[in-house]
Amino acid sequence: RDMEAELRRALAGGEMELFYQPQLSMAGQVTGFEALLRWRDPRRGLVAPGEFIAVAEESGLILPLGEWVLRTACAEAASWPGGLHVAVNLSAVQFRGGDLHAVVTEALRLSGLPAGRLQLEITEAVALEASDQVVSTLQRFRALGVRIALDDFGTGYSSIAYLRKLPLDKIKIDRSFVRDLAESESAAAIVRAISTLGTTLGLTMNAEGVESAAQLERLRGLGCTEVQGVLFSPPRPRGEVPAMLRELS
Ligand code: G
Ligand code: G
Ligand code: MN
Ligand code: NA
Repeated sequence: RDMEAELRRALAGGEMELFYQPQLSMAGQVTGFEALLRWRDPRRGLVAPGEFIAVAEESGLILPLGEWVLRTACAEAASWPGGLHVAVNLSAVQFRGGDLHAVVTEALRLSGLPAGRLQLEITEAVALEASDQVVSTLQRFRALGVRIALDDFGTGYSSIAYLRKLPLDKIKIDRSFVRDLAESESAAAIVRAISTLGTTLGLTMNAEGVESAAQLERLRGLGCTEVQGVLFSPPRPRGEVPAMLRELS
């Protein structure tokens, strides 16, 4: 496949980079950043992962690409001030092929980033499996001090059963609920119910896709503990992390 060859070249040629989007406590403190992959293609310009992650997954290229993301995110975060965390998105394919535990521990070792400052965002596709192997891999990460977040919660087939089965530290409520907060009482009720449940289980409750001050106000009353979205900042290049910290403090 053409795209596959291009991606392979892009990874080898240093055209991949990470953007970072801040995550904040309800009190407005930046607690860390989510790493979001971008491909800086000389011809196409900046390409978002929605356009190439599927091809990377089908071709297996997600394994070396995912390893590059983990190493780069840990190395870049190691130079950030304080205890700021970095959250890295994982593909379900990374749990199947290769030795994900070795990849993560090597990224931590090479970077010197304390494990407690790394968060791994898993998708519903990982949760759906919730095989013994997935659960034990997640338990080994948590034993290191790495935190686990369940991304895009509330979409697709995501179920309450995962919350019992998976060792989690954080739930990210899908941005579709946040988007509908203003018009929809049911969206607000669902956010409140999920947040109550998650908080009772001791989990951080992240609301993503926060775009307006009105949405932030609603979320405040619904039990969320962490927010993220363009209201605070869009994902920006790594060199702009200090500027984001200044602007948001
Ligand atoms: O970054 P947006 O800006 O376009 O990201 C689109 C989608 O791509 C999101 O679902 C996000 O989780 C996913 N994504 C972003 N970066 C990575 C990455 O490094 N690895 C994987 N597997 N998915 C990523
Ligand atoms: O699926 P995941 O949560 O990993 O992906 C994050 C995606 O959300 C990225 O594509 C990122 O660019 C996008 N994003 C970040 N902030 C906002 C926002 O405020 N509104 C919307 N609609 N998308 C956002
Ligand atoms: Mn994510
Ligand atoms: Na998400």
